[in-house]
Amino acid sequence: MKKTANMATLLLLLVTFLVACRSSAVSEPSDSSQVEKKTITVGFSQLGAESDWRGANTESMLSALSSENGYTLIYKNGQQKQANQVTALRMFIQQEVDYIVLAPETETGWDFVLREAQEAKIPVIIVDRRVDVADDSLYTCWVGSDFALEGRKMASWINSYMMQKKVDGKDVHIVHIQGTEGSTAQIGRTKGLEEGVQMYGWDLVAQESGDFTEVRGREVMASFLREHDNINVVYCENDNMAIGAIEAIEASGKKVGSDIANGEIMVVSFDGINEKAMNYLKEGKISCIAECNPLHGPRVQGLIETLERGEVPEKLNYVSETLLSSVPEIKIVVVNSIGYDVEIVK
Ligand code: GYE
Repeated sequence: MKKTANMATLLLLLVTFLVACRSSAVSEPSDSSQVEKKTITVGFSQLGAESDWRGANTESMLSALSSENGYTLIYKNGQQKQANQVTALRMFIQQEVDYIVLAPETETGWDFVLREAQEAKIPVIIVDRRVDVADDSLYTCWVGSDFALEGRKMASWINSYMMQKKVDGKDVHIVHIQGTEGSTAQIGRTKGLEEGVQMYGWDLVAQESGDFTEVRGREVMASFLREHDNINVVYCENDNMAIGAIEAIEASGKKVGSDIANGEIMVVSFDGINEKAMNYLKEGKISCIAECNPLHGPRVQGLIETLERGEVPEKLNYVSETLLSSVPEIKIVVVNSIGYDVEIVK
């Protein structure tokens, strides 16, 4: 009887000891996780809200640089004005943020304020469009798209299509609705088209900025249609302007589509994020879209994490993108001897 009691006491002691060991073993990580992890303060200056692309970009940034992910984000919408963005940057500097993220409206005019950030030792990450500064050390790194490549791929696609249909270069009458003048997206996409005009002998009928908005796209296209009756291709530098342009074309009694031999007006565009534009692509109202990826939030987060570890990220970080089309004949385009697949959407 006594022996049994002793055994029971021993067992109890053993269990207590084991439980104590276990709980101290498991409590260790939770103790260390209780050590205050500092949140990273980021000032993000977005240029505005002109398009669906921009909306998706803002959303991606806000959800990546969230408090759950360890960030305190100060977000400022520049309302399409560089002066507002400069003011926002100065405010971030005053608030001594850990990082500044800038999505600049246009390329030039950033030297002064970026110098102020550098003097305050605040790293600046540029996102989407680029800055054109005399000294590249004024920003830490950039992430975004190769806009000239997007434009070149599109020009190559138009050329392949015209060759297939045996349309002579001089019979390709293009109007060009440009994005915000001086923005990298406009500069690159315009370059792609203008090189195509040179290479393939296209007739560039007219060129005007539609500021990347649907309203301006409609207005610019309506005025092109009033002034010219031979337009057979519309090169729109984003989907929102393409939607506006299509409205103007249809309101004038003409048809959009790739059958230009039968009087249709072909619309090509950039982005591939807007649902209406994607439906237009499937219906053939837009013939080709050069994809432009707006989901930079996690990419910027990755760059900040790299810097936090004390590592140096790549200076320029390009995102890879594709061409989307519902025209089944063109499966590949070639730019500078490199082939790029076209994704055929149905
Ligand atoms: O294509 C357009 C937006 O800079 C890539 O800006 C961006 C462009 C995008 O307003 O829709």
